[in-house]
Amino acid sequence: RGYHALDAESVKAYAAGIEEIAGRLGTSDPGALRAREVGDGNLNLVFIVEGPASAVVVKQALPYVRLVGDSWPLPLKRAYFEWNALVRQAAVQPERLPALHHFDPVNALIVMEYLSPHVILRKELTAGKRFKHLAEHVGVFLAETLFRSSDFFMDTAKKKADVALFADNVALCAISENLVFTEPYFDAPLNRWTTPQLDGLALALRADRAVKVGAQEMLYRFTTKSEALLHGDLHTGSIMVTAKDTRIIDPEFAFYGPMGFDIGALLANLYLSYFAQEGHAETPDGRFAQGEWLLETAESIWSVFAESFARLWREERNGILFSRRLFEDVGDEVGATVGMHQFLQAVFCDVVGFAGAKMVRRLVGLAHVEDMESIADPDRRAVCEARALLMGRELLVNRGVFGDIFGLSCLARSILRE
Ligand code: SR1
Ligand code: MG
Repeated sequence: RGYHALDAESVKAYAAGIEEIAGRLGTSDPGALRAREVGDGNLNLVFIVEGPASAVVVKQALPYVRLVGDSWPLPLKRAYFEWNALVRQAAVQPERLPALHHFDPVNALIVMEYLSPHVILRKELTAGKRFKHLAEHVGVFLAETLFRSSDFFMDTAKKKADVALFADNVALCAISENLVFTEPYFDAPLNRWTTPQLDGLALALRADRAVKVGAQEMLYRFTTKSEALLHGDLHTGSIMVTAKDTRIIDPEFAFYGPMGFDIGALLANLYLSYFAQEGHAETPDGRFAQGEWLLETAESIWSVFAESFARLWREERNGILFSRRLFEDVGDEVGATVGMHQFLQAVFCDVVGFAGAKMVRRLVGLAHVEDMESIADPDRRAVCEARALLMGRELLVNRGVFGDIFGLSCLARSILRE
């Protein structure tokens, strides 16, 4: 009766055996179901199970890192943290998530809506596609989920209990602590890069005191700033899109951390896609236009986040931080607004540093991105990756000098032109 890893056959019996799921699928006969495993992430199994009435997704944690194998065990409890994060995000932004159907803690498994015709954003960006609602949807999602899980909004006792609950997501936090902030900067056994042309830049990182200190300063923020409940792994593979819709999936790395981490992760992935464009075949609109759209999208995500956050600050600041009474007693809402702008500036500085760390780790660490890996010609790939690595280093080292999001676009353009 304990944990069993499912396969494309046993998942049918599993789904048919749960009354609520069988009802959705339209049958309790496993023989009337079709199932396939479609997971292409680094950690889990993902099945699509189709019945006569509808389909569902079954996501199951494996007791090890799928990317590496059973030599790297990983706690099944991550499914519990993912479920808890999904439930909290769904209370705030249900329209941006798949509908949640069922959680099985023993089998470390979540059953949720099969999103169709949604596709993974990363693949679409690589193919040169654009999504006009993406920045608005994601910017609002970030502001809503981060603000409403912070001390600006949450009841302080509930927040402390929640911080404690997610503090147990130790193994997944350790993955980020090691793979994002630490291993890319020394001779860690799992580090890799795909072309010898990158040897010089990759090895130089290990002797680069400024970048190492920058990465450690960001690690300090990652481990100490329990500002808000983070998604924890918000890259373009954790977003599914159609022309009109956007859904955020996979928050198994969730914990209470710095707000800038989620935003920085997403921007890093847009910049990686930006630098990968020249490595791929031309599109009718041109790869240059796609690159400019990616930079504008990064700019809009930050702007929408900041505007939405400011509105929430003005209208829904009900927590212990910057309490209304503290400022209204002296008629000084302006003072509170100054505090809000200073807070957002500090978040922005974190965004820049985290974006830098997230770019570097995808180029010389263990886990890479398809945007770059799918560039067939190694010489072109090396050029694209080298440019992205330069930007990542610059963001980490000089994160304090960027006054606004447009400075990041300027940096990206200037590196592309060099
Ligand atoms: C060993 S897991 C490698 C990476 O995959 C996940 O998507 C996270 O980004 C993690 O760092
Ligand atoms: Mg994931």
